[in-house]
This record gives sequence, structure tokens and C-alpha cells, in this order.
Amino acid sequence: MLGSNLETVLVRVMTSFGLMMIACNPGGNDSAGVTDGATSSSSDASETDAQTTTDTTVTPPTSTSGESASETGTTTTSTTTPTSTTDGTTEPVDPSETTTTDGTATTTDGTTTTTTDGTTTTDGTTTTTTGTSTDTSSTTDDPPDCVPTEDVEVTCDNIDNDCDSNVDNIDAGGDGICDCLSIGILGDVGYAPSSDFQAWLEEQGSSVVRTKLVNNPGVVTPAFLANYDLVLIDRIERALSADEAAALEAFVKEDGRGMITLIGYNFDNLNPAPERDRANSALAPFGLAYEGGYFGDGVIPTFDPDHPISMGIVDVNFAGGIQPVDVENQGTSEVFATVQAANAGIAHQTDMNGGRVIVWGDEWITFDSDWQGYADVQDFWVNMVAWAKPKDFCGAPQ
Ligand SMILES: [Ca+2]
Ligand SMILES: [Ca+2]
Ligand SMILES: [Ca+2]
Repeated sequence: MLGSNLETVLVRVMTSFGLMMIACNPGGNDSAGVTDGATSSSSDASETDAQTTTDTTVTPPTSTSGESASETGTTTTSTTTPTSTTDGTTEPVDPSETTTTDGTATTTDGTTTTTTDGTTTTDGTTTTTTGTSTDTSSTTDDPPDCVPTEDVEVTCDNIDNDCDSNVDNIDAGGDGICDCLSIGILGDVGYAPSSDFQAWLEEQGSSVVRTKLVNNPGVVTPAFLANYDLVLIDRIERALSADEAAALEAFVKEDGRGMITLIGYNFDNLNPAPERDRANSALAPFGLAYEGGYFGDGVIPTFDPDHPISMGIVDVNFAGGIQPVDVENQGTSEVFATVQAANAGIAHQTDMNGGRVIVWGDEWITFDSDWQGYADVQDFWVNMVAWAKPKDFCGAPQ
């Protein structure tokens, strides 16, 4: 303890000397905030925006804000990264994390540990931490046990009413599609009638809303997307703006929700580039894309029998589609179907356990004709929706 105090005094003297040198230097860094730290409480989080790393000071114990103030209360030494104590440079401190000065704790030998910017400093030794690990005042608020209010869950309310650890896992018709899902379709319909598809989705209990993008600039916002758990990119009539693409990216990566994209509408005189570019504006944030020209008509996709999306799926039409590819490997992509030795469908799990994206290389699975002529289209949709939906909602994840 004695050595520690001596060391503290020495640091103070040397630092004061350094401060005088800086003060005497007309070209010195006036905005360094050194005097702020020396003349006022160093624990004032609001003053740490441009806190100088030479900030070493002595404050009375009452100067420590928060409920976990010094226990033995003689000396509070507040320092930040000591590796910068000689150059007088100013390091910005993330204001969003400066409230962690509550985490001040005093050890029995008088050494003080203070967290400011997520850095814990003890006797000049720096340990990087990520939060207020020294605050022992908030360790007793465990969540209460789940209390069932429904024997079998029937209410879509973001609450696990039957306490089976699955929130809103409701499928009254047993059709495989969660009744609490809110699905947003972006873009127009394709060439052929597709009313059966949307009507069928609604009949499975899900809410389905189609929003056209033509003459509707900037419609895809975080507030708009907050209405949906799953977004289906149908024939979008224009590319998404940068802001719209960013909103979609956050919707999937940060909110953990899902997106399914389709392609192959061929409204541009057999030129695949325009629709490819439009669809890719939604896929680019995920490092995914449609690439190349149109496959021929009537090709037969081969499904991976072991993937949850394609398990049991054989008979699905695929005509005039475009190959989906993962160009950046941001997350994890699995090819669950191929056609002509190329990808027909990609299942993409975003990084950091975020949401999921399915990139399907065709659009015929929305057409009424396919719903009548092919055996597995409905089951394919059931599997896709189940895989792409939010994992913490509407039943157990696949
Ligand atoms: Ca439940
Ligand atoms: Ca519920
Ligand atoms: Ca259902």
C-alpha cells in the first residue's frame, strides 16, 4: 500500500509537471481537457467525451457518483489507459459507455478500480473489459419463472403463454405455417396469375400484405419493416435505395427476421440484367446475388434430401430462372437445390446468429399453374417459411 501511494504521488508529480509543460506551450493542445480532469471530479461521465489520458487525480470519496461508492474511502485514483500518459494525446471516449463510472469499487488495500470507457485500470495495469463487471449492486434481478396463462397457446402476443419455451408457436390448422407470422411481400406479381399463392398463405393463418414499389419511393423503412416477421421479395419494380437496403439488412441481421427472394420474371425482353440488378439491391447487404443469364425453360431442379428446406421435395417447376450465388461468404450458405450443375437455391444464415435469407433462382412457385401441376410446391413453401422465419418466434427453430 505504501509503495502504491508513493507511486501515485510520483505519478501525480510527474503528471503535474507534464501539465505545466503543456500549459506553457503556446502550441499545446488547448482542447485536451486536462484541466477539466484536474479541477473537477474525474468521475463526471459527462466530461469524458474528450478526456485526456493523462488524467490522474485525487478526489474525495464523495466525488464518486453512484451507489457503489468507495467502501474504505481514502483515495480514489481514476486513470485511463496508462500507455498514453506521456504523449498528452486526447482519446475520445465513447459517450454511450461513459456511465460505467458507477462501477467504481475500492479494494481493501486502498487501490481503486474505475471503469470509464470499458477499460479497467488497477494500479496502472490495464485490463480490457466490456462492461460494468465491478458493479455488484445489480446481480439479483433474475427473470421470474414463466407462469402459464394458456394450456395450449392461442394468442399471438409475443409472449410464451403456455411456457413451452416457444413464443407464439401457434398453428391451429396444423398446416406447418405459424399462424402468428406477419409476411410482407414487396413488389408486383409476375407474368402468370398468382392469386392462389397469396390466398393460400393467408389461409394458413399468416397475415400477408403486398406493397408495390413503383411510384412508392423510400417505402422500405425500419418502421415499415417492423410490421413483418418475414419479407418476400417478389418482382420488385425498382432497385432499393441505399437507405432501404440498409433497413432490410438491419431487419435480418440485427432483428433476426427473414427474407426470401425470387427471380426470373423476364419483363425486359429476355435481358436478365435489369431484374437481376433490382433483386441484387436487396441481396447485396448480405453478400448474395443473382448472377448470369436465364436458365432454359422446363429444367428440373435437384433437391438436397437432407436439408430442412428441401427435405421431401421433388416435384417443383423451375423455368427461366437465374443462378443465386454467395459472393462474399459473410455468413453461412448452403445450396439446397441445383439445376444444370448450377445453384438453384441458397439457404443463408447471417453471422452473429442473426436472421436468415433464402435465395431461390426462379419465380414459378408463386404461379397458380404450378400450384395445380406440381405436387410439392406447397410443401416447399412450408419448409422455406419455417426455415426463414425468426428463430425465437413461432415455434422451435429448424
Ligand atoms: Ca409457447
Ligand atoms: Ca403468445
Ligand atoms: Ca398455420
